[in-house]
Amino acid sequence: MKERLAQIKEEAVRQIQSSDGLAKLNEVRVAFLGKKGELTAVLKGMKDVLPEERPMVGQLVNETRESIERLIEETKAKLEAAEREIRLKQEVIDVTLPAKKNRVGHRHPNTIALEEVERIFVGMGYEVVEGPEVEYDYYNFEALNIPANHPAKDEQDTFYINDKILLRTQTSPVQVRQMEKGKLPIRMIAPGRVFRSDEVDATHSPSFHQVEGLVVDRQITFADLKGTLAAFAKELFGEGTKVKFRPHHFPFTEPSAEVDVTCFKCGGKGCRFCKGSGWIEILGCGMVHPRVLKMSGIDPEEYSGFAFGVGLERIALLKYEIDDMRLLYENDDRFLKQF
Ligand code: 2NL
Repeated sequence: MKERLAQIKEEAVRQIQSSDGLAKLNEVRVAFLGKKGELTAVLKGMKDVLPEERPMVGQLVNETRESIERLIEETKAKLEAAEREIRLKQEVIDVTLPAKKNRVGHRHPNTIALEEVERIFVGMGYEVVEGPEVEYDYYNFEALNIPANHPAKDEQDTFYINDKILLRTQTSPVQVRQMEKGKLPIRMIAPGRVFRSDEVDATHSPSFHQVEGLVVDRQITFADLKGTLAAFAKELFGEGTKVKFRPHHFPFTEPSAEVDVTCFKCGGKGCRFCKGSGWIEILGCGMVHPRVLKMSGIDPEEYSGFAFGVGLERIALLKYEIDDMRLLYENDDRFLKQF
């Protein structure tokens, strides 16, 4: 019996010392001290020991159990310390690593162009007014002297919600609504999204942005229109910029004109940018048609006005020398972060 206990102890010590982790150590503990373990088996064999030897054997079993337990506890402490050490090393934080940079966004080229246009007109005393993108056919066409079956309706084909309601093709309806209010004089710009049933290409999109302007007061003449747009062009493209008014036709203005500015790349000599002409078209304008004033409740005998409309994308493309409008809508970060 004594020898058996010595063997058990020797084997236990060997297995405890070769345990490479807490899990393994626990297996060893169960194998020797557990209910079905080696020492329990010895205790069960006590009935075969002579009664007078039992106390001695019992004590020996207890001593063996205690020394195995002690060794297990010591080894457990050592293994726990070692595992903790490894974990601390793995979880170490290198405070000298460079931090991840937060990428800061910025304004879209369209927004930059819009804010520039707004700044110029607000500086001349204009009010910025917005209105609905879904409009009545009346405000978008009828009130602007474009009745049903007018050919201009073809040019400005849009998306219809029903017979009477559509997506606005220009921001003029915002100005018509302002004229209807009857508070004069009016000095306003109307920026916003507009829609046309156009195919997407380098210069067209079914949805783009416009800034329209309107002035209505007593004694407003074409000279006011010319002076205002010349000042606008100089602010936007530089002091040396000249403007040229080419006769044109819009149903809502009479007379009407398209405005070109001297090419800000070559100063008017002619280059690739202005296709050799020295001029770049930027907007359409004219004196508000008397019929348009009248329909909105303004007496054309007493009041006159001028109006203009400029495409925001066109300004952004020109100012930043972007050659394809689609780039403005694709949201490609590599493109957008250049501005
Ligand atoms: C263009 C240029 C233009 C207007 C817009 C306007 C607005 C009212 C009355 C009269 Cl309420 N006119 N806007 C005038 C001339 C040109 O836009 O190329 N449009 C198709």
